[in-house]
Amino acid sequence: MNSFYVTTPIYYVNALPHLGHAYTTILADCANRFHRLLNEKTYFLTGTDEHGDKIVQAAEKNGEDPKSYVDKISARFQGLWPELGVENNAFIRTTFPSHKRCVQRILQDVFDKGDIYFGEYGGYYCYGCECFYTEKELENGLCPDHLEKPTYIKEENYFFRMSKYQDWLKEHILSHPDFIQPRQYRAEVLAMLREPLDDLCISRPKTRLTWGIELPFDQRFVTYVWFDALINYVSALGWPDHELFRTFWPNAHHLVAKDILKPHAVFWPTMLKAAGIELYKGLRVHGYWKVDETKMSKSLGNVVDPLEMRKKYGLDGFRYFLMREMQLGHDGSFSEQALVSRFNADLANDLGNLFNRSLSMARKYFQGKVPQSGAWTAEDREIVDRGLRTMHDYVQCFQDFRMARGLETFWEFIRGLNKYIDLSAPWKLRKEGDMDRLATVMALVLAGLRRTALAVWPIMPDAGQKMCAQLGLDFRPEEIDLIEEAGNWRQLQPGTALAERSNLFPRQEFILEQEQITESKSREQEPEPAEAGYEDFQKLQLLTGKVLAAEKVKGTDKLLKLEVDLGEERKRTIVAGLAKDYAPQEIQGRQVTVVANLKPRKLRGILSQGMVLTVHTPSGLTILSPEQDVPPGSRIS
Ligand code: ME8
Repeated sequence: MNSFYVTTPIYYVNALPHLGHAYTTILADCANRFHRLLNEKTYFLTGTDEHGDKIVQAAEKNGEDPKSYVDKISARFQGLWPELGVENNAFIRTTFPSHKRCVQRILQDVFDKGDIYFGEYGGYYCYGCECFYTEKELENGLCPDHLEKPTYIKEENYFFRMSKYQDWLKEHILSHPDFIQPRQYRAEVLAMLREPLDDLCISRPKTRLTWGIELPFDQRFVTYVWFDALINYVSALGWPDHELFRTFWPNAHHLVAKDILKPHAVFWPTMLKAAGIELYKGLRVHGYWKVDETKMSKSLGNVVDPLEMRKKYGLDGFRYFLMREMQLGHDGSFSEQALVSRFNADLANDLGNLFNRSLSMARKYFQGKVPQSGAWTAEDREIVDRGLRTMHDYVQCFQDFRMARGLETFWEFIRGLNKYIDLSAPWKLRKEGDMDRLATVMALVLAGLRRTALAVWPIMPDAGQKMCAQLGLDFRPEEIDLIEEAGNWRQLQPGTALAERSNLFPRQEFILEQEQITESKSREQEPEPAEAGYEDFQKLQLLTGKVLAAEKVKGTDKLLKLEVDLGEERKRTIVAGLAKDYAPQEIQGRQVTVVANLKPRKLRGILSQGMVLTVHTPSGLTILSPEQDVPPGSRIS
């Protein structure tokens, strides 16, 4: 049995958990649940980072001693996870005695090996980052992260010979393309390694900081918080000789946001190497959740509370939105309107309707039981093949932590099932008395629902469970193997009793805050004709695209058929009324802006899947395109 180990960063306890923390932890939970459905032995770790200056300052501000303060905030993190459907196997705190012992043992090993030395150092110290910067690294004399003036400190400290491992690390990253992904972060780390790597200052004198783990070889110092924190990933498994460590460490995957790329991609591997511990398998890096185009931060007051979102929109909808909306590696933009639109389109309409209509037909035509399928037609075979292919692609995406892409792919199958029902028209078959064909169609749709329930469970555990129950299935994750499902179309057992109705995802309304209600009321007093609400605008998916190919549509002098790249391997055929203003070769390779979620329609026999935006000028049409070169698929708002 393969093993899988996934970790989140251990979060600082100087602030309460917010959407950013919830995202990484839910992503880890989805990955972990997904690997359970691959029949793997899994282990999922999260926890809290409790030492260092930042924490002492937060405790002081609260008028508490560090220990009672960290106990309190750590409990808030620990208590949040079950509320968000997160099932972690362990929760590590850096104040655990077992963790302290482990850190001290590794420090001693590295010291004994000669990779930690004592020296004097002068540098610009940022209290926010808890680290030294060289003059070169500052931006206009300020810390690049906190934009505050650091303090110049000259003191004696211990240093880890990180520079010694620079070439080795570079070689490891180059020979293991999967070590750091997505690739832009791999490239960023390789770029860092092109510059000489400094040794890492790993101690803080007790005259300045006492809230930390004492160096085993010099009691006048405590350990630098990152040297302490990173070790949680192995201390939690009982390094060096616990069974958990032996089973799970070889398949360790760390999830982090881009803010802590360097400690994970540079400090940690070199520390492991120096300590003689095998490297982790993969680092997966995601972007930031932004609110109104700015990073969420307490000081800006735009922090989103995950519990409030759960209360408003339900656990499944909230988790689905987070996983569907953020493409791994890119920043995501959070808004409640976007959450509601996504919920209504994907969950209430596509998935909810599919379940509702299928169960209602089974009730009407087969007394709520799974019918016995007859032989498949070519159309049946096609949707079955699509179901198998989709599961295969979904598994690949989820294995790479690309949940958004995996869900997008799976939703194409869900929409395909809805279309299959429309085309097979069970109601007509019933009218015509073709019960054999009707049974085959229904059995096939129900089997499609079964694989849908399995695929959504990692993201929406409650809904997945409910779907299985509605299909009369006794759902046991350990009995499922999604890889096998990708090659084998399983039908439901004929005769199984189904639920009478589904009603999984009732449509959501966007819940306006008080200020917004007042604002919209005052707007109501002076109505403007045909005003579009913000929600109307939000319904449109506006993306940038790149024209890959263009040709004239035969039999008309107005239309061009375009093949447009919308990023993420999405290609669309769009028929646009541009032929009078642009020759095909003029438009090829151009950047365009596209309404990507328009209902497809047929123009001159060609299915057009979107609209290219143009500006109407006195001399004709001009394509609307971004000022600079941007990647295809960039969002426009
Ligand atoms: O850095 N968008 O802890 P931390 C997405 N203790 N993710 C976000 C986010 C945002 N706007 N804000 C925070 C630390 N995160 C160290 C880690 S690990 C050995 C030590 C998430 O509390 C994201 O996972 O500042 C990010 O990497 C992490 O919280 C930073 O958490």
